Amino acid sequence: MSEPVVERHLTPDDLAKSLRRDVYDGLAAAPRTLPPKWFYDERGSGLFEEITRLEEYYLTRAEKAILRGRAAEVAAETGADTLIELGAGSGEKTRLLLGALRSAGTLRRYVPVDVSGDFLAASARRIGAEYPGLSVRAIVADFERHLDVLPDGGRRLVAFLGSTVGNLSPAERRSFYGGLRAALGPGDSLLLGFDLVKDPVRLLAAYDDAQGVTAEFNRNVLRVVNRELGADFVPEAFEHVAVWDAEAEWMEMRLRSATGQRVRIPDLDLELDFAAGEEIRTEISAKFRLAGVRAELEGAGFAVEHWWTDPPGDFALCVAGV
Ligand code: AVJ
Repeated sequence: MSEPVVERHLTPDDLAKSLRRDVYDGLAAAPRTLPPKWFYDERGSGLFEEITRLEEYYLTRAEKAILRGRAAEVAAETGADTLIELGAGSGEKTRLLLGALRSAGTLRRYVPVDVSGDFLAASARRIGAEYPGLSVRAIVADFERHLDVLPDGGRRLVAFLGSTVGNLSPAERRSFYGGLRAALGPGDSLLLGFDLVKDPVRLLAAYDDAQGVTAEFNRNVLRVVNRELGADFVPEAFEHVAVWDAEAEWMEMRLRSATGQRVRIPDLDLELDFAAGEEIRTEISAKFRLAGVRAELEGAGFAVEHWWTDPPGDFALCVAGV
């Protein structure tokens, strides 16, 4: 078996710098925010895995169900020889797509893209061992900034699954779709997974589960800031809050200071005073309608060719061509 190539466009030092900037810009400002990308250290990734198995969190199960039923169609429609997975991680979904492309006889190359190099190297090695003859090129990069580094040649299928696109603001989505379109050409396609607008009661349950796993996942970002920047957040002094914004059609997660408290972040020379009840927004998770997704993709120069939902209509996958 040939060793997978790991191509780095992001060093641990780059990541440390962008964390400092994000924390400084987000917490020194009003209203306070932290971007969701910092949830996912080892503990946070483990908590997210746990979330995906919760009864209330239907997203992952729904997306897998669609993929199980439709991966062969995705393979036939796209004729892809290269699978590029943005934010690679979900072993089972990757295998469904690789399996379908291999059965279709077109599969040659797998390109997982993620900010975490260690994680990527390990999963690239596993996939390489399972698919003899598959060329695996792992790319350590931030898909919001480095879309120009995607390898070219062949028919490429870019998979962006899990409704991760929901973490982007509308402006960030526009720039992401535009950047991706610019990186792709004729014969290439995008496979996008997105969560659909539904009864807010179900959304609130999905983002505020009975066991409190999502609450721990949310507070974990404070542990990351403590560890990486020497801060003294007391995670238990912040309450997990999930809110449905009916106008923007997105879920928000927030951390609400239970009392008045001062937090020090020595590495940023910051002292923050939180009033009782003051909140930090830690995530938006947009919920979509097909018409909106179609309009945004078309605005960027993509054409939606197919889309599917799970039987209850909770989640959708679409294939868009350029
Ligand atoms: C991985 C970004 C799709 O927004 O549903 C899970 C993260 N946040 N529970 C989502 C998450 C709260 C998840 N994404």
